[in-house]
Amino acid sequence: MKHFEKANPELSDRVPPGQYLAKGFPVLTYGDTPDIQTADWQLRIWGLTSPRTLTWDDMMSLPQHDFTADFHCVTRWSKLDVKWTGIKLTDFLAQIDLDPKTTHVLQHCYGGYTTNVPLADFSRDENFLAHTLFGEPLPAPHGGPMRTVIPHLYAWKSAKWINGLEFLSSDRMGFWERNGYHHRGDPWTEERYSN
Ligand SMILES: Nc1nc2c(c(=O)[nH]1)N[C@H]1C(S)=C(S)[C@@H](COP(=O)(O)O)O[C@H]1N2
Ligand SMILES: [Mo]
Repeated sequence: MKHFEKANPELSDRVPPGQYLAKGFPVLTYGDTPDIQTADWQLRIWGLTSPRTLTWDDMMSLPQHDFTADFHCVTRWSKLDVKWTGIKLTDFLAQIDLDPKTTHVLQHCYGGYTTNVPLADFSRDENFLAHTLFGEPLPAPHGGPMRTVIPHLYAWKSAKWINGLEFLSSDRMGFWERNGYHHRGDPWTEERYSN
């Protein structure tokens, strides 16, 4: 019989199945890292909402919060207790008019990356548009100046260099979803790949 003990049972409760704790905070990007200044940054919203373009100042005028979240990449690394600052997605959604027929959100990014999320997952209380990481302006490799953070799903759903939200009445796959990854991506049930 093997005596195999998890180093810290409390911590292991926070690490989803098949995940390992990363040293540092790895960067995982498909393609080039866009170079976007806050003065040029814009967030366009369209689909089942009145089309609007929001600027950096628009976002800074919304309530700002610090939050701590765990981060789980489908390539099997997790990082616990990442400290972010940003705007709650619920606060953001509360000040746009959304057609009640909306069921899904397709996030668009500078550089062309996209990822889809059901509205029920997108509008959770713990989700953020983040612009600060561990007290510093969010570095470009981690998605600065602005990214989403959706902690309860695999991190490919947390869109770096976000520049658009498209509100939809049915699901439409994003970049990794079209390439075989799961439509939803719950790390606790290992929704890694679609089949
Ligand atoms: N625009 C964009 N967003 C992205 C990605 C990407 O390649 N482009 N990679 C995703 C993946 S797979 C992960 S694990 C996280 C990685 O975030 P990090 O580089 O800050 O660790 O960003 C996600 N968001
Ligand atoms: Mo990832």
